[in-house]
Amino acid sequence: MIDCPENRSQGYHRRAGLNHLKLSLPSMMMWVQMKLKVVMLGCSSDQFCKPTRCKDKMYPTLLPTTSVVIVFHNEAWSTLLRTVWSVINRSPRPLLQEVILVDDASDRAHLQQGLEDYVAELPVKVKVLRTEKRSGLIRARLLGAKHVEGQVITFLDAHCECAEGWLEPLLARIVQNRKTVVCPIIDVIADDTFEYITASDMTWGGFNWKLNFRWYRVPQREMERRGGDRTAPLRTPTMAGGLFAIDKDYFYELGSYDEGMDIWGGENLEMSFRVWQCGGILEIIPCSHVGHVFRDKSPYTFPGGVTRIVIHNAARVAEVWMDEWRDFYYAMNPGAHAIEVGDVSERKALRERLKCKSFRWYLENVYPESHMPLDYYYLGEVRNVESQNCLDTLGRKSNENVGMGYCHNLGGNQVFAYTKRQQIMSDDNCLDAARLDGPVKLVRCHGMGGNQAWVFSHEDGSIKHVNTDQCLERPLPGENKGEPLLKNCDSSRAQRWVMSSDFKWQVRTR
Ligand SMILES: [Mn+2]
Repeated sequence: MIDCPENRSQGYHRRAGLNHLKLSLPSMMMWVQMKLKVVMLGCSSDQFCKPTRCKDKMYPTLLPTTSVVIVFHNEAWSTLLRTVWSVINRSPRPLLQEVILVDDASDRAHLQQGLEDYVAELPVKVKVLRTEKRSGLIRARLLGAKHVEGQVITFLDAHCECAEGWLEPLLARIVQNRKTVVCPIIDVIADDTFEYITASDMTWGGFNWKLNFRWYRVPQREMERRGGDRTAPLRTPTMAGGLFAIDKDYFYELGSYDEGMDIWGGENLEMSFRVWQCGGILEIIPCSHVGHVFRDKSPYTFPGGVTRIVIHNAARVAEVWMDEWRDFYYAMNPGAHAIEVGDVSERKALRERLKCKSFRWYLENVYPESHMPLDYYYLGEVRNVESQNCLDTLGRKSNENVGMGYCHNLGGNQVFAYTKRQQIMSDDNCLDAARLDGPVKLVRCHGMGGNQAWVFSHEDGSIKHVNTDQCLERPLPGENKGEPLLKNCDSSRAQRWVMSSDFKWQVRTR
């Protein structure tokens, strides 16, 4: 399942009328064919396609067969069938072994016997499997995978539309190297108008300090590795998780999924780390496009509470795959300590058995652009000598001012990393100052120095902003909204700071 961008406020699941819309087979066919003309291949203009075009690419005639596994829970009829019909209409028939629908305990009437009657008439074999009780995405996918007869498993969300030519580039890549796990570009289907919007081929998957999946811009390094060819497979550090294809045998060799994870969340990072650390490759294939309806809110129910489940899953990822960064995860998420992780011994044994590489190897080789603290001088609180208060994000977001607060020593919003690239960062934001005597903002780290370059002197305790040559100063009580600001450097105690290194395991000397 894919993270929903925060700015999509119109939930289509609230459009009850549409949810229960039940199009007849001929009208559905017409609709899909009508859409077919509109959906682009990703490479429809010359400008987009240089130097090679997706349309000109040739794929081997002998490709493996695939079974498409779609898990759903109370999905709307129209979106579920849109997904199925687009798979049928836009996949070369010999490559499509079957479609496997896994119903994770839906209670909506239209998903019961009526669905089975409907799919029995379809021109491609469609199996309907049902979990007995609510099992969550991971266990439901495992049930679907068990019934796969094709050579490749392709997982899709239940509210997708495959574009023309979506499948061949994915399968072709797996033929070249069976340890490649491939994702299409995930186009955006607007949840209010169902408009189809082609997504950028310039973003890849990453994650932040709280282990949330995030899209970030593809760095120049990866563009150069691909020789500037935007149609070439893009090596991505993580995947969104909803849509991907994997060789069936490799799926099991690699440990399928962590069955100790509940409902939803974190399984995509778990698989991403596992693929890379255990000798596989994770790619986005720019010539393969699948549209996905992004919703502002998950339609799923989370028995036991969404926060508890997401933290439980993320903690399992940290425990098994992240080595020393596990401690860092707990420091950033103080609440995680209180949540039970469960038994991870089997997953640790899997990691041993597959002789997987370290998380440091992953960060250094696969994801050197990550925001995880790797090369830094200090990591922990930043305390002002005079006021004895600490820099604090106060939970603010990008483009807001950084604040200060009583040093609580609980990690979270008071953890900053002072990096070798002269950044002072909190998660994926960096301290950024744009003008003399100005405030200091939290701005998405760009890694290019500029307004985000700071020099901390551990001799005099000053934090000097490189561009303005001014120093970071604490606010006077009751002034400047309690926010630090830039002032001419004067070596006063107001401009002296202590940076700590709470994470000794990581500190590297210069
Ligand atoms: Mn989804």
